[in-house]
Amino acid sequence: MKYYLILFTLTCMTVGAFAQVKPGPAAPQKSGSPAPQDNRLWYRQPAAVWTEALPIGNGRMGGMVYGKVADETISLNESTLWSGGPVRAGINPEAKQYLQPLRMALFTENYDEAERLAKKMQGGWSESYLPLGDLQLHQDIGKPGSYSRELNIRDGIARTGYTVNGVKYVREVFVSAPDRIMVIRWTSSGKGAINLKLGASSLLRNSHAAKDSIWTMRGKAPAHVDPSYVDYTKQPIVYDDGDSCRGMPWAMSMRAVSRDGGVSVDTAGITVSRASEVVLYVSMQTGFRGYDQCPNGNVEDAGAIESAIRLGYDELRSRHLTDMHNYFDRVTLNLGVGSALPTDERLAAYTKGAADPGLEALYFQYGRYLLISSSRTPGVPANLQGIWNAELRAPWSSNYTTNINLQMNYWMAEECNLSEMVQPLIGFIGNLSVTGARAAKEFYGAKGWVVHHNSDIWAMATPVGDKGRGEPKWANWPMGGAWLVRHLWEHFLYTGDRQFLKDTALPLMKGAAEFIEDWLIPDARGRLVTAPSMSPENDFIYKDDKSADVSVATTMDIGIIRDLLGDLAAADSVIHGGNQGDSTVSRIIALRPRLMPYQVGSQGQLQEWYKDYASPDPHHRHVSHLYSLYPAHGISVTGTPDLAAAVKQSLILRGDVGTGWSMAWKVNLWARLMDGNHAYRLFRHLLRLTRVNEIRMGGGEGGGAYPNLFDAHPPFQIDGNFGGAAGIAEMLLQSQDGDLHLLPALPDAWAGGSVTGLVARGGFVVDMTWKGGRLAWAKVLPRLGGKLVIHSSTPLIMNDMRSRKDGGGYVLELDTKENVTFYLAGT
Ligand code: FUC
Repeated sequence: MKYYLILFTLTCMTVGAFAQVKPGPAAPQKSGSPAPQDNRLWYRQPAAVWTEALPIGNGRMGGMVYGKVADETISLNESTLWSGGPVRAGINPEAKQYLQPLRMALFTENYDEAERLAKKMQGGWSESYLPLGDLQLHQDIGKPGSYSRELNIRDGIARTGYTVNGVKYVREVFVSAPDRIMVIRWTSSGKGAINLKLGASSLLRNSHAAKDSIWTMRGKAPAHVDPSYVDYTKQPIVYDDGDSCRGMPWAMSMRAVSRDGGVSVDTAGITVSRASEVVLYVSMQTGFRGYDQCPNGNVEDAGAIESAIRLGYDELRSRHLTDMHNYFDRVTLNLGVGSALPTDERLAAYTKGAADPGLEALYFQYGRYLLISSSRTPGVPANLQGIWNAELRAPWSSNYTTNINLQMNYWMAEECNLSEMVQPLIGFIGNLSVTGARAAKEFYGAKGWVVHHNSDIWAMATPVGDKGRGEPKWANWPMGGAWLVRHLWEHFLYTGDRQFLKDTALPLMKGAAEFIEDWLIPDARGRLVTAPSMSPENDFIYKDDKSADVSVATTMDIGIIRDLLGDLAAADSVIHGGNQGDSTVSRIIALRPRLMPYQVGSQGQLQEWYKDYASPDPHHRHVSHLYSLYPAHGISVTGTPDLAAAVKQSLILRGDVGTGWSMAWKVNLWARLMDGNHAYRLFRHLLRLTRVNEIRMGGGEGGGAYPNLFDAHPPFQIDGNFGGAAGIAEMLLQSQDGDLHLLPALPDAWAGGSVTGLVARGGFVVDMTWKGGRLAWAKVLPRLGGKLVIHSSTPLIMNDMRSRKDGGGYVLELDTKENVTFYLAGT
């Protein structure tokens, strides 16, 4: 046995070494050459439109790099640049008087009246995430003879290379988190060959100034920007509404340094002449000082530029690489050899049906890259577009939508070993608990805290709709807080951080549950229900051709509440040594058995509404009623097989069409149903090349990926990128019931491969290699230790232990020790 183990360990090491191919800064490969297992998006031509440009970011500052030759554009973003100011009280003081009449209307099934009353309970619109501007980098240069551009997502560096008249030029761009600076460097093989005119513009009102070699563009953001779907106001963009705390100041500053060229600065911009190498340092800052503070902070960050210049390009770059690699390298994924074509061409081939496991792995890692690059600002999570937005009135204000989109942004974070990137969300949930307590009181006379379907950097928690102009199916939906807190519990499950659970998670979960306690009412049969209740954005037919959207106890509401109360009970018991310690918590969790049960409808589906209603849109993009299978875990194939079968039937009835995020959700749902092939089919839909960037709500037109691999709702929404990456992880590893499920939903297309660094609940870090669809070996590092049950469809051996047969698979039970790695072999 000992001999076997040594041999086995050596084999693992060898396989592991192959699995961790770490690409160097290789030049783009020619088509036909061996396929690279690397982390690069690359192209043979500059971006013509924004969805072809390449995103870079340090979690706060972002850039979209077009890679043009003579007239380069880099779109700039700063995660805190939003319209508006801290939320106001007294948004709709009359709202709560309509709650009882609304409930009466619902219980008597007077849905027209219910709709009318629900509209009286709405608030204003959220604020908008704004684009800072465009860097315009003009180079005096002829037509290039050769050209390529790339984004290395491991390094977080965008590179454009071109040759003109035999002189080679390379431009590198990155945004450093440790040194909070964007850096652009031009180099040329010809001495003194670089001549530049550097400036910037903005869609926001702005002015330019030059001082001490630094060129600055500054402005003040609007006091309010209406969402793009508001078409009835004369002035959708209001710069000044008389409130000095609405409309934040912002600035970007830049300075060019060249060791041999001439650099001069005036208000028009920076001129560089006859340089062989130039480095441009760009800083951006806004007056944002916190969700509840007047945004009048200092906006000039000359210190960042000065210290960056002192460090110099090489040092900045190496500090940036260390920072990026620290996060990125925690996970590797190898699904097989990929195409060597440029990214847009391989995406086009993939869309036509070509196999390209390398592209699939790249898409997965791209999701991780995008989160590292967009989620590092305290209290400011990644928004609908991460941090990348070029429009003043972006689709849906590029805000936070909490009936799926914000949560989906964080589905993969913990499992994909990026727990730190959840911190902005955790901070944001804390902010929402403050504004949400005011909203609960004002709108419903309820305790605890509530979040409706939209929010913004100011942690807006009230319903949207502009008092009657929104449809209640989205505007009035009040379950955002109760859903969001599951991320806090999950953070604890992955990290085991009890202090966090005690100080942060439990109080926030309890506050969300206190609202729920007040929100629940008994129906005629004494079951606890919610009213008003919406199944986000879907309608139901209640009579002949009559449909409505507000009802009683939708399945999603009940699923969210069931999940919350279960997690709350578990959290309280962790803190109180296995007992329920908090009397409020005990009182609230006692409501759980009285909740309306799940129902299976006439078609065998998990019923979406209180009654077995049909939807006028049977393929609706939201699959809210399936919440309990994913992202929650109340329904499972092994725990509640009948309900899981009903979920499956619902998914079949809904079909595979949808928007980008809708497909990503379904990838995860099929993975939880342990149907890897169906999950994979949907994943392929998510990765279909599209160039449509105007709003389409689903049907046959939804979903896809742009040439830069951004997810298409359409338009661009980043949730599908994150949800798609989560889906891949979910096919490879699951742990929602506390056990470790190795390769639970491996599709046939990924018969062989390896992954390292995925994290399971309980803090187990898992590396796996599989061959012929069967687990070959796994290495598990228990960060926390403890008992562990491992499931696999392949029989497992560990030292002298063998797994036992269990249903269709195999199970091994172990006592693990903190930080003591163990290996498993599949047989
Ligand atoms: C929800 C979805 C839409 C879109 C928007 C941002 O309202 O129903 O499809 O994703 O959020």
